[in-house]
Amino acid sequence: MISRAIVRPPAANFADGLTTVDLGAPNYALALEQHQSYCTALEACGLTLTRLAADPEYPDATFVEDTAVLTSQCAIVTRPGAGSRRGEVKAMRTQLAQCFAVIEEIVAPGMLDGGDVCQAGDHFFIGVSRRTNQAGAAQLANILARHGFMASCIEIGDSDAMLHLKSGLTYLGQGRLAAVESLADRAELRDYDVIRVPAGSEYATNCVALNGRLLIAAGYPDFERVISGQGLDPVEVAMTEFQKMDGGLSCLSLRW
Ligand code: CIR
Repeated sequence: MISRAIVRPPAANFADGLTTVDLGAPNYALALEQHQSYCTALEACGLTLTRLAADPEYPDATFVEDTAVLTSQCAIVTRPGAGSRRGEVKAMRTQLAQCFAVIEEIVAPGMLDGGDVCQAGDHFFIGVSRRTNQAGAAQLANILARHGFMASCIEIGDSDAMLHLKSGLTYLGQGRLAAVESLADRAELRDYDVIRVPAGSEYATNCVALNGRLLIAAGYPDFERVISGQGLDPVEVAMTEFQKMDGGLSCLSLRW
């Protein structure tokens, strides 16, 4: 069971954050409303939330997932790949120290965003991307090995199509992965049942399986159709304002 999550609402300067998409500026009032609905959905899945205060010093700080990787054995504070986001980890480390007995960290020259880390049971897929370099991935793999987990890297390269590994890959539990077409046939995934995400629904790939339910972005009926029959109860969350800033469902929380 996943029982807890950390979230942080967007700050008023949320629109000053990083983005690669051309969907227009987010509406702040609507973003706050969508964030609240996201929190309500997490609570409906049985989670107790720690709500951090919005932090205008870091306009991307609502995307808390990138600042840490959480396991049953330890929390690993990351070193985010974007310079403008690196300072976000300080407050997160303080927060995590209240919840985890063991805190590890990624150090220079390593860079790693939590969005590049996809946990599939005891195995972690680590995306090597624009935000996560080989050094960061190797450090994480070593830390995970010390704590009894396995890891493998998946190169996704420097692409606007997939900011992070989890933009295109989600673990659904019981050996099942949802993957975009460009990842679905990768050798690294051969031991899993891969559910291919239909063209046009790529954004929806970033969903969150939680205690038998599945948080999915609203507005992707083709994805819902493909995923139906997997025995996961879908909970739709409107994500339009976060999508404008390159954010998906998983990045709005750290869950354990
Ligand atoms: C960024 O570019 O860092 C943010 N605007 C979006 C981060 C999304 N994070 C994630 O998918 N894990």
